[in-house]
Amino acid sequence: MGFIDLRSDTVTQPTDAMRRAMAEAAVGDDVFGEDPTVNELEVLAADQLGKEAGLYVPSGTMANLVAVMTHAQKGDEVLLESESHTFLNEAGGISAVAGVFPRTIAGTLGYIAPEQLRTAIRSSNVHYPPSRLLCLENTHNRAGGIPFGPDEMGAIAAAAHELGLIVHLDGARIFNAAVALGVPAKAIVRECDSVMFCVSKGLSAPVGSVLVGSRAFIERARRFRKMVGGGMRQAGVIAAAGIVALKTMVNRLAEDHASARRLAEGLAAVPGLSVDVPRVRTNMVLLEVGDPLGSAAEFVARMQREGVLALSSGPHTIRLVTHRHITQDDVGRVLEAVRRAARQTVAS
Ligand code: TLP
Repeated sequence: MGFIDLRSDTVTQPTDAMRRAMAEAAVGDDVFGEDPTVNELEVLAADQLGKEAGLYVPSGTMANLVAVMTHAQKGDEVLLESESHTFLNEAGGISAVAGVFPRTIAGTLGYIAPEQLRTAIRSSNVHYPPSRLLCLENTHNRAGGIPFGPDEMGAIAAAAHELGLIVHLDGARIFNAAVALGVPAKAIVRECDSVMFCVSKGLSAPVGSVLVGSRAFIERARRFRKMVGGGMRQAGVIAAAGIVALKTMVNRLAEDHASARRLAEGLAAVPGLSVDVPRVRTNMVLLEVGDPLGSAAEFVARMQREGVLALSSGPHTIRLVTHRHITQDDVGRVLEAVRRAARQTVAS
């Protein structure tokens, strides 16, 4: 039997409907704006998020980079949560490529309170870089997939706007937030000037993210996408799966959230491990490994020997992500495998 793969929801394979749509997709040269399937995905994405226009890009990383390049100029200050994916996990692209100055604010479970932003922002002064942009993340990955609702998002975005900042949202998993909170994604992102989300994660499409915002923003972003090599020509072949993802795969995310909760409850009962169960709101579980069980990396290796793949996300923290290929039976198997791994560690 193969591994049960909880490393990420990015491992989800395209559905049969996606593969059919990809095979039959009408395509054209998207750099000329002539790929009807890409155009359809961009319109659909913009509509679902309540924005004027969309831009299909190869990855979430590129979507965030293009957003920063479009909103900010070299030397501008960009504010980010200190555990955000853009700050930690995108190869420093916003500095190396966009040339902006990142400034981090440590949020609470990934949320920057409006007051923190007001305190962090500096006056206009020749000594300081001009503060231009606030990047938010929802769901917040390193906080464990925490979703933020319309009120929280509205409050921080309003504070940012009052301070003269533009607001970009890394909404890689915004539909997980929407499903978990039972509100339309467009209500959550209403106050954001731009948003990116990934069709390649829990929504199961093989490739791609969509950046959405005003028509003028997307027109300018199109040039930056070209600059960083993201003009993909007949990309309708892959965008077709994104359309199926948006039309048919959003509500299913609730199953991943239920599996994550079950997993969390089971893992919390394993001696030596702990999980903050109420914090498990979407498809991620952060498992804390107590000292007697060694480091997270060591325990990940033990889990792998028992047939379960996961990633360590800190010295004592393991991240488990549920997705479409994790069945109810798999949750039970993971719990048994982790119990075995824990028992063997204690015995050795
Ligand atoms: N995240 C991946 C890894 O890079 C850690 C994952 O498995 O979670 N924003 C957020 C919040 C993300 O979680 C990710 C991917 C991205 C952006 C980047 O998306 P891609 O991988 O398409 O560049």
